[in-house]
Amino acid sequence: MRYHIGDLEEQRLLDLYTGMLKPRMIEEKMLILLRQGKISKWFSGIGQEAISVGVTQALKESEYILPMHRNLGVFTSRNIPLNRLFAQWQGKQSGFTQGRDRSFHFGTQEYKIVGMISHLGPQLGVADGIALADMLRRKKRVTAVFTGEGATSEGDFHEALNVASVWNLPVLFCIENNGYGLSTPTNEQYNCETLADRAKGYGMESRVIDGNNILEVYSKIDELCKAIRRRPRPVLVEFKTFRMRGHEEASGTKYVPEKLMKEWGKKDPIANYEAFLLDKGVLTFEKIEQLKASISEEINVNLELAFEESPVSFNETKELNEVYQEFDYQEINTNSEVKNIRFVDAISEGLEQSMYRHNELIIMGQDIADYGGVFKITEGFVPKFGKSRVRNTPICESGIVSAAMGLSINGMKAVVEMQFADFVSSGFNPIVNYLAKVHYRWNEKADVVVRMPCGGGVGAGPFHSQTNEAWFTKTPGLKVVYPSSPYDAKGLLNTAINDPNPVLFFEHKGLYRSVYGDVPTDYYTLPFGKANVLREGKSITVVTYGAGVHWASEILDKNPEIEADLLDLRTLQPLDIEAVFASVKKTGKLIILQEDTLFGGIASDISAMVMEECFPYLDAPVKRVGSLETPVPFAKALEENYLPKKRFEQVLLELYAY
Ligand SMILES: Cc1ncc(C[n+]2csc(CCOP(=O)(O)OP(=O)(O)O)c2C)c(N)n1
Repeated sequence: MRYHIGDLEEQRLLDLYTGMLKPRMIEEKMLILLRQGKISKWFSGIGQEAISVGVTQALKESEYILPMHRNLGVFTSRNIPLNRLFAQWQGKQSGFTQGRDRSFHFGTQEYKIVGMISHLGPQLGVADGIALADMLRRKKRVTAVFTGEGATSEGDFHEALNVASVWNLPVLFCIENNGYGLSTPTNEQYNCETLADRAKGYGMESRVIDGNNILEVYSKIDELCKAIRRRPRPVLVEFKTFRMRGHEEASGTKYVPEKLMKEWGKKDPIANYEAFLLDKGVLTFEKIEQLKASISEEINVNLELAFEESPVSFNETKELNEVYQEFDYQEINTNSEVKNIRFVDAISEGLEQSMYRHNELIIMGQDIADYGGVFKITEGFVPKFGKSRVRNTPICESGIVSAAMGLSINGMKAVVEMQFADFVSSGFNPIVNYLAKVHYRWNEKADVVVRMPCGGGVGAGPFHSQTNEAWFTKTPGLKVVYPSSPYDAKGLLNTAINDPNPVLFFEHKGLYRSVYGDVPTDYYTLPFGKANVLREGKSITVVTYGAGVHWASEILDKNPEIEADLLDLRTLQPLDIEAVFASVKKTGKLIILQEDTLFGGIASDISAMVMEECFPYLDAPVKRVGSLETPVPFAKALEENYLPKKRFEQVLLELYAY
């Protein structure tokens, strides 16, 4: 291995050596503990230390770094206290996730580290968002993100690179090409000569670096970082290296040819560098022994601390309370004049006033800038807020939701407009796995609102008509809002944007231009978790939300003999179940109407809860009405009968007569 010292100072040469020695020694200790059954799983980075250590030392402490499962050297180079790291691996309270997530799956704002989620790819988009926030604030910073060569096959990799290039974001994308993705060799993973070549397709610079040569890694990355800080832009770096142990310890390396192991064994980044430093007189055998003794002492002392700590204890209230970030809701009322406006205008107004209120609120979505979005919600926003805050995006929902997560991590707020709620399926993974779980896992907020133009009755067929709120009400960590009136839409959207938790905000397209209402012209907020009692009656409770509110009102108008309580839920998570209970206790009969197909929807859960809590008060079985169990059909005659409006009237009359 050839080393070029260049103008590196002796202290740096030593720091790089010690930097690599520490994760190697920790790993060697962990492998012993693993064999003794004292820790559970281990993903080894032995032989790859030069990459983690070289990159982290080239970054400034204020710059975010997003490591993977083999990047122990990132954590140690940022000087994370080892007792906390060990406690994390043992699932203990003083770890970074209080026993809620394992291994390297955590982040810490204190050390500007944002750990991976198991799904690998999403963090590449998160890096985009972090870098975007730095760029918008004109901070000359680099964000470095890691991926293995295996995960470069995920769509998230391509989306993140493309977005970074189109937006010219200062992201250093680091591919650690270690030959295998679990057992899959590179020739079964991709079919190009080097992965760095992919950069060309995205209009981006790239480099190939010998990942086992610490001086090459450090010098080239240092140079690149300085260049990116001067002139922000993304760069793709492929580090050539090798995975010297199994994917994780239990899985072994039988499928790896012995010859490759031998070849790469000779390229060990630490042994070679150590020999070089000894040769140059920068290191001596005594110095090495001293360093090893001191690291060994540090490891042992901190391991003892972690082992001494008792296992985490379960506290149900604490677990439940820490899924969401606490939100201090501020009621803002207004005495301003009211105007009779459409549903669509109310949303636009709320969004615009929130943009004035929060200087660091960024809106992202397809065609939302000059074009104003397909529903024209953001029409006229660009002259007021500029294209840096009203951002057109490429068609890549997953990448953009991840970028929104990154903006939030770096202290900004984001609203993402799904062009149609149906397309959220392409951004599903980061919503349910990243945004929803991040607070519970490592106490980080996901200050993101995803706007969801949804719903049927508009003759738009199976891919532009769904109301898919049940995909999200199922997932702890998300809030789900579903207004039915212009007044609610504006007030609840403002609250959604103030709330630091991830909010799915459903906007029924059928209501956009058909429903009018009186709406204060000034900014105001409405609380989550408070159902609206729209009419009161003693004989039956009707619970619904969204377009269902209008259908139910129309049918109750048509049947004035039915004296009904009509409850508009307004938010589904949090759900005002108490309001439902109170009404059912009064009326003794409940019918729940939802536009979504019936099975597994919110109506089923409300029905179950009412059965459990109000059984003695019920005079009839609880009734649920929803759409047919089919995709949403296109032709009018089919869609009319798919939707539940007609069936609702029939079931309502039957229940009334029961
Ligand atoms: C979406 C997803 N698919 C599959 C897996 C299982 N898995 C975890 S790591 C891994 C291999 C990753 O290979 P690579 O990206 O090259 O990283 P390396 O482990 O080699 O460092 C696989 C298949 C996963 N965690 N997430």
